[in-house]
Amino acid sequence: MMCGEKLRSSTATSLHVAAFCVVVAATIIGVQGSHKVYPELQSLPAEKVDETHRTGYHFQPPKHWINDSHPGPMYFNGLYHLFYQYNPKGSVWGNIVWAHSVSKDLINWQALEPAIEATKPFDIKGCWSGSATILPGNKPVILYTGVDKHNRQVQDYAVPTNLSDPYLRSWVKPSKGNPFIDPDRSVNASAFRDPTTAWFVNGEWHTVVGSKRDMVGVAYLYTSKDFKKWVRAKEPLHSARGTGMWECPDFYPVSPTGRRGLDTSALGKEVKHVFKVSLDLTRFDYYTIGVYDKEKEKYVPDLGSVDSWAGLRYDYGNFYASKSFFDYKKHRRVLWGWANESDGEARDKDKGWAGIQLIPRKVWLDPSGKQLLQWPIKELEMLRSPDPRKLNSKVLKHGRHVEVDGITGAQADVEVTFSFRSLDRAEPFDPKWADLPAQDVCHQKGSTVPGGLGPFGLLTVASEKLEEFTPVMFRVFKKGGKHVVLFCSDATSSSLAKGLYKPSFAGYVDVDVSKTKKISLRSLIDHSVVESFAEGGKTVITSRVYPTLATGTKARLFLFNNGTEEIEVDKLTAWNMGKPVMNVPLNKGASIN
Ligand code: DQQ
Repeated sequence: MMCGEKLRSSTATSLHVAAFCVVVAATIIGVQGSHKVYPELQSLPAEKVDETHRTGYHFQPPKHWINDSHPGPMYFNGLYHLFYQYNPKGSVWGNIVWAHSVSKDLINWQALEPAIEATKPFDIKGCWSGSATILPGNKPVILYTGVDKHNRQVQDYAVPTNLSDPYLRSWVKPSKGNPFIDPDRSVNASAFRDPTTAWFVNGEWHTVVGSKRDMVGVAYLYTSKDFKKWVRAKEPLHSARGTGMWECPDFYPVSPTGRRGLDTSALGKEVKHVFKVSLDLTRFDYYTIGVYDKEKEKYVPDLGSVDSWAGLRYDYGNFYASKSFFDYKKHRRVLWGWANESDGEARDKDKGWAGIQLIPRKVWLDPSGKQLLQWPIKELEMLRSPDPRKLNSKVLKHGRHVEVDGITGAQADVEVTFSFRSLDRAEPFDPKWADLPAQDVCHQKGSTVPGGLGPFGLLTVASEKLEEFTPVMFRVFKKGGKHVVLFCSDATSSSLAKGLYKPSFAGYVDVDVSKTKKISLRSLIDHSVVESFAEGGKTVITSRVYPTLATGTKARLFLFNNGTEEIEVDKLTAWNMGKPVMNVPLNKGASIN
């Protein structure tokens, strides 16, 4: 595989190639950043924008490249602010600024001027990811990584120029106090970035910066009494061997019960903590659940909560550099993730755009305490059409597919519950699969290899005669007296176009189907993205797809069952989805709608 290709699987070979590509990119730009660099493409402004695969209700600027949700969202004085990495000059990574949009509801967005651009010696070679923190007195501050004139990654801050501007249009990066963290000699200055939202404990502010020492992933901890002078703690907050670089760390408390979110500084006897890293080598976001020991200044994952590679992912598909924030308005924790393109840089240049932000998700702790649950924010429902298509008690016999007519298969929100009478026909789980990533099992079996209990589910973004389709589906296996539920979003047949990355993404769902004999699914379908939530958000998978036939009004939606056990569609509701206001400029003097 060449560096220009996207990472195709999580096999060891691909990971080595990915590591090699990072090094090559580093040599070209002189710093160790994780984005591939295409010097000949990065300053080519889009002449036109190809709308075919643009999303209808996901966050996108009108053109050009975006990456990372990690610059992150913030709720301030009645408005949501979204900052993200953006190339104003082209459709590949480069010339990065912090773009800035505002919203009243996290769905309709208006664009402002960039909040941060490379202008100072301490960020002249790049304004990379970071986070916002609201200080006492209701004062927002941004912590971000600047690439300085010596190509070192340093940590900088920016504050609003005018706190009484309701939109916080303009930000200043004071020369006094910047950079606020300089990497000392013991830190790898080309792998030292993405400060977290700061939290306050033991009379001090705390922030974490992602890094690595050889292959050890490291979350360096810094503390400050006054938010000006920062000191590195003796020990990192957390580290783990064999993971490589930790980008975009996120660290936050979760309530042991219920769905309410907690402020980033919240502590309490029963409060658990989540620690997330974006793993540069695999390009997936992994998290653990554990305990924050504030006396020892250490985070310790719970027994069984495994760091990185073999651990839990927010999303088993295309989802990276995510960031959560505490929404003071609705007392919830909201997670944003970025999905890049899978169609190649040449296509991105032709399309005139690349990258989307996924639909914000509410996150909370599963009652088992072992994983998080995620669900699209309630506000998304304002885009649902008033007259959804409904199906009840529809039987799917072996080998059948049934069209869900009356809805636009390119831009929909679908909720469905499947049930079955018995688990007797579940296929045995091959012991050889125990060490394979779920996506390899999904790839072997696909949607057309007949099974016992499954595969069944939806065929999304499908063409009329099924030349193109993306199945989102379940297969149930028997394993040592128990059952294992495999959840797949398989892009293998998503497009007739050649040269695309069409992965079979998959994860297992921690659910005891022998009790319920039911399983639920929600899919957000939006032209070139399918975001799917199994069993109330236990396992989530995002796929990017580029159909050639199943585009616009020609895209269809089907139900299918290729297992011998009959499946009943207990209840299906499918809504056409409307278009929100998407990044229309908010002119000076105007008010947000
Ligand atoms: N993207 C940023 C870095 C971050 C990476 C640069 C993650 O700060 O580590 O655009 O995608």
